[in-house]
Amino acid sequence: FTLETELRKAIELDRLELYFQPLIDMSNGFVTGFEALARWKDPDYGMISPVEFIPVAEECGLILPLGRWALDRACKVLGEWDKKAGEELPLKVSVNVSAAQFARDDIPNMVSSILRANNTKPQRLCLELTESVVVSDPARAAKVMSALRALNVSLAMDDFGTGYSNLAYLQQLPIDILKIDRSFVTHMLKERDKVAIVRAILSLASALGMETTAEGIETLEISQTLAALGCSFGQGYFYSPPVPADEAYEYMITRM
Ligand code: G
Ligand code: G
Ligand code: NA
Ligand code: MN
Repeated sequence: FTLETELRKAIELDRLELYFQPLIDMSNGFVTGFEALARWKDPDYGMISPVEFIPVAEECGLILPLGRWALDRACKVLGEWDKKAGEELPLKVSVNVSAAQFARDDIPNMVSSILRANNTKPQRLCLELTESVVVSDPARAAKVMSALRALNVSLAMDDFGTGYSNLAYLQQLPIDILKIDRSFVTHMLKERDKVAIVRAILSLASALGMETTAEGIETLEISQTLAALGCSFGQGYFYSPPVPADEAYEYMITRM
């Protein structure tokens, strides 16, 4: 048994599942979208966490088919939800893009062909990138991000504050949303330093004309504090954990 062999099989046999975690508009409490998160339920080994299999997928190249699958599946689910609702829902789906995917020069083509194949409007897709894609080659990152942005998809910087963002570059990058890493959010009311960091990120985003998503909101108090501080969107167990597409649909229709 190697994780690589089993993961290859799981992708080929379509055994991965995409879960969805709601993104909440902090100004009114409504659902504005979902982050799509891969899940692997192996018939023999049970639930395997993406924390384990995403790094393996990145090392052995499987992240490319996995990433394509996630994007395609996310678009298909959006289409299924629209059909169920009988209208085009005002929702965005956010899909994680790993550094290895971003390193491919054909990423804008890949994204646009999946959107076209699913008849998905690019305005309904957000791509979540990590700071590492900027650090390794900032000039290339700026070019690729502009090419993606030109498709009319939006871009979010994931786990913001944990990498080594070059602030001088940040203002030149076509980023729509900073996602404040949950390590600053979850316990922010117990630690002054964390509130200070969250405030600093909110004010940086505002100065750069970017929106913000706070990850890892687990309590009402924190959701209220972040709303009062002007954070645009919220995500976390307080609202909902990542859930299968059907559950996500049920959650959403009562909250928009
Ligand atoms: O869902 P969970 O919090 O367990 O996810 C753990 C990690 O796996 C997160 O960092 C998340 O971004 C990553 N992850 C989950 N699904 C995907 C995916 O489809 N693509 C990539 N690149 N990362 C993912
Ligand atoms: O790295 P990324 O931000 O993409 O990872 C998202 C991860 O965070 C997912 O694995 C998801 O299950 C997890 N997550 C989502 N909401 C919460 C939360 O409120 N608290 C904690 N501890 N983890 C969360
Ligand atoms: Na993410
Ligand atoms: Mn994150």
